Amino acid sequence: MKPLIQTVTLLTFIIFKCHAQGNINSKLWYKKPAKQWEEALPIGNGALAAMIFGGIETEQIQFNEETLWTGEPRSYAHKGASAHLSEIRRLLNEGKQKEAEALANEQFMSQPMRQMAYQAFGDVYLDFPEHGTPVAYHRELDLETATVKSTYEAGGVRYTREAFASYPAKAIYYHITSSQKGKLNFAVRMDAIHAKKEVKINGNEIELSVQVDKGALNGIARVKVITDGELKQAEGKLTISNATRATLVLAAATNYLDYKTVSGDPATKTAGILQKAPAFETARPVHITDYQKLHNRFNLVFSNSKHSALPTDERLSRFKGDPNDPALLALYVKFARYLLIASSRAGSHPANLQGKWNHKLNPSWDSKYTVNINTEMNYWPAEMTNLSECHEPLFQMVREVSQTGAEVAKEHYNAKGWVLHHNTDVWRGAAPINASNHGIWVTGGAWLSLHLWEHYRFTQDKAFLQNTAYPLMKGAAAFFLDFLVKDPKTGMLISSPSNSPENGGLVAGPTMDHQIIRALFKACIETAGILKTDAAFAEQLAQTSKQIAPNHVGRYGQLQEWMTDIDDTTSHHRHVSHLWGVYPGEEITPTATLDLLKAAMKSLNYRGDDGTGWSLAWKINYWARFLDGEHAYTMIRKLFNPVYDAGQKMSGGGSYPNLFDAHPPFQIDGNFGGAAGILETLVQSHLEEINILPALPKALPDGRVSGLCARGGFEMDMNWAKGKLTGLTIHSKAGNICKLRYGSKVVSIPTAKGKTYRFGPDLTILK
Ligand code: FUC
Repeated sequence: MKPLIQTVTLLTFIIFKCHAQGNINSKLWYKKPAKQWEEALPIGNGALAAMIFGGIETEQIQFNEETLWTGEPRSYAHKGASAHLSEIRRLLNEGKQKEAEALANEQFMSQPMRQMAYQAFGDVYLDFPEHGTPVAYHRELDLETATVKSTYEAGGVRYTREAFASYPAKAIYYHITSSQKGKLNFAVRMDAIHAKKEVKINGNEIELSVQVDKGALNGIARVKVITDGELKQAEGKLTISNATRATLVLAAATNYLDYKTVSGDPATKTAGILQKAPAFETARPVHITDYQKLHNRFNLVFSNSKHSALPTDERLSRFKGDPNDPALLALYVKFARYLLIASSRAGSHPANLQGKWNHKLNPSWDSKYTVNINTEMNYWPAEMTNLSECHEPLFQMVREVSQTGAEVAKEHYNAKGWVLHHNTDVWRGAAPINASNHGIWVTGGAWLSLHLWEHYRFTQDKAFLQNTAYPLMKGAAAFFLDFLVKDPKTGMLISSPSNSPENGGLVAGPTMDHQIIRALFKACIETAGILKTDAAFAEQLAQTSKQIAPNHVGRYGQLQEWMTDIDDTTSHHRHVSHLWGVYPGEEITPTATLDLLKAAMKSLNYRGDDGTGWSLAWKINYWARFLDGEHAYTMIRKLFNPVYDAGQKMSGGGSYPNLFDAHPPFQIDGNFGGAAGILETLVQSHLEEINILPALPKALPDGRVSGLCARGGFEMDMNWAKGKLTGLTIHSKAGNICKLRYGSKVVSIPTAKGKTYRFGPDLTILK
């Protein structure tokens, strides 16, 4: 070997061995503890979530339990609101927007006007007073095992701390070891930022109880300490001395049972969890097996660069000047899958605006469920990245809001079916909140219902379509049959009153609503056909759909956001709702409706490339659907690069050091939407065909993906090199015809259920 090559090889070895410690493409890692919350590393099992700081003298485990919210069970419907509906519509028709908004604010809004807030639960602190300034500090989140680890040496002793949130054990584990016998000395305490709180110590257990300030919910969290050292109680804490190992097991619960019931017993529940909790040595492999059942189904590899071996925060800062770190994008996608598994498991609530990670009592937008984009975006990667089960909590929420939303449909619109406006909370509020100019937006339930349809399209699970999806979709559609109203100017059916999310105030007939309603009707019609049911209802939907106001191209060549051509081409508003029909909708396409697609591109160019986190993420998906990989990559770069104001405070979208997406502050939707957007450049399957590498950015010339799902019940493995497909395998889960497109080449093959097919780079089928 030549000396230079030898040195480089040795250096690479040292870098990878000493710093990365394992597979660098599946780790977020750092050389220092987290100073701020947005540097800490998240763990979660769906219901419980925690941020691990990795502090040396003081470790902080800030934790949440998903049902701790302010408020109490109640109906938010405004009784008798429907008496004012026709007057609001009349005012809008006469161009009296302010009067319509004022009347609606008075007579038409949720009672109370605001929904409730998700709450931080508490903190576990570990004090290691002797550990001072250690050497060889390393902190990581390993996406292959869903564990957070920190290691360092102090006083010649190596300390290792490992944390994970176990779904099977319903508990968080935190395990500490010292490399030398009996060298582990530390104290454990609990605290919370709630005004009403109490800490008790009993044997080897600390109990924290909290009561939310405004509302019916209280919670109990317990930490049990198991150690080979000496355990003592001392003023509000447990001290552990002369130990070699110690395990903390954390359980938390509240008295919330469901959106109508708060008679749960968190004391008994948490005691039961801790009593059953297996020892760390047993719990760890069970946790990893459980996690890997979901994690291992999918992998994504983009090429490494010289930055790939750096700590994640350094990699992120370098990406700004030199965005040549394709592997960082793959890590981002895998991190999004990790976050979904950690915040949305069967039986849990869906991921809210912060997933489940919140350290405040007054988080931004209450960390609720905003459904005019944010909640849906959380689930964009679910089906595609083979995490169908993690979609289930969203379906359960749809079931519940269909119940509360039926009352709102009746009281506010005198309509059948159900409706959800732009937000919901743990109490499943469905009425319009905050202010009429953006709160009255009627297509939240319709959009969410389409997630059930998408689940069917990916899985081809007919029992799910029949028993779960269709009844909810049908109820959402039935609402619009009553609600849609004739526009006196055009004679078309329009959605009124509503708004184009958060832009332009209360109006008659925002474009987005019409796109969503048409998509919902189309899904219901197709479903009725598949299930051989409801022919008359399907016919009624088909007739009604034809009368809904179509998309319009306006005077600037833009896609009109409203019925009237009043778009402001200088507006850089973060919402670009009227392009819903491009993504996630599919009525505006490069093939069938090129004129509308061009108009949509114009609209997006007018809006510009900047935005908050989720807005950037949506734009990645839009550019991918426009088949413009380079513009998609421009947006991807922005998703990674934090924007700071003069005071060095984050002021625009971008990623925090722990790869959490910034609105700012942290909002999780951009993590999920960004991951979906990166994948949308690799495969698209919404137009009855699988389009291979439809918008591959030049910056991602080489890669491979496995376990990527496509509509029609297909699962794919794919490789590409120098920007060209090199191999493709398709597994057929349902035996449908598989139509593939790669550039101008199109092939269609019948498949058999359960069979796998291999294709060459030109789509010829290989034996
Ligand atoms: C919508 C957006 C905001 C924010 C909030 C949670 O209201 O317009 O930007 O994301 O949801």
